[in-house]
Amino acid sequence: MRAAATTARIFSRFYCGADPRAGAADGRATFGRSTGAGTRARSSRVNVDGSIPADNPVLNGVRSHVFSYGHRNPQGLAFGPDGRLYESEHGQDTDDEVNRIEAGRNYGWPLIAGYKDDQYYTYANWSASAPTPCSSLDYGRNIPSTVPQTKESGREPRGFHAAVETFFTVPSTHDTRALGNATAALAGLDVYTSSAIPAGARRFSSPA
Ligand SMILES: [Ca+2]
Repeated sequence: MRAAATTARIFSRFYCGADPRAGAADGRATFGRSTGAGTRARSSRVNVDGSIPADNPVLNGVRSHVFSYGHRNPQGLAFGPDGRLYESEHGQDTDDEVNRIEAGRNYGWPLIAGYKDDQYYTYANWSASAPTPCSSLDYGRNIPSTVPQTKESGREPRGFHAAVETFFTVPSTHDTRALGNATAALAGLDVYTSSAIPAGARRFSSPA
């Protein structure tokens, strides 16, 4: 597979091999894709010869390599012993996520970070700033009053699928300037099945 050279994080994780999900044929490749922190990323699924699997989801009338969307910064990718595909991703300042990836589902970003709980994160649509245009604004943590903001509870993204787990979720009173980002930035992901660690702590393993 070829990709243009860039300084952004394009392919964060790549899985190539048999797709263990029931009913799927061998020889599928699945990978998480990110075009840089803060952008709208997708997970993709292609056959090893580059063709589009016949059972990939149809989104907006098109069956393509896109398998799921609404990801922020995908990092880890692992199949569990149940044959389900799990993914980890970085939150912006809070709310790292572990998601169970299902065909055609929307994992919320940028409208929702972590759970749909209205804690800390508010979607700010900088491009819709009025009357001051976005091009005249300095992007940063201070959101100008001209930028429309929407709470998570005010949105119902089509096909939304909540995270399996979120990490480093903080209350809205969290002071990022004083305390720093809450996220530890989950990186790779493995599903842990050994009995060496007590049952309650052995579902996932992820470096950060
Ligand atoms: Ca949230």
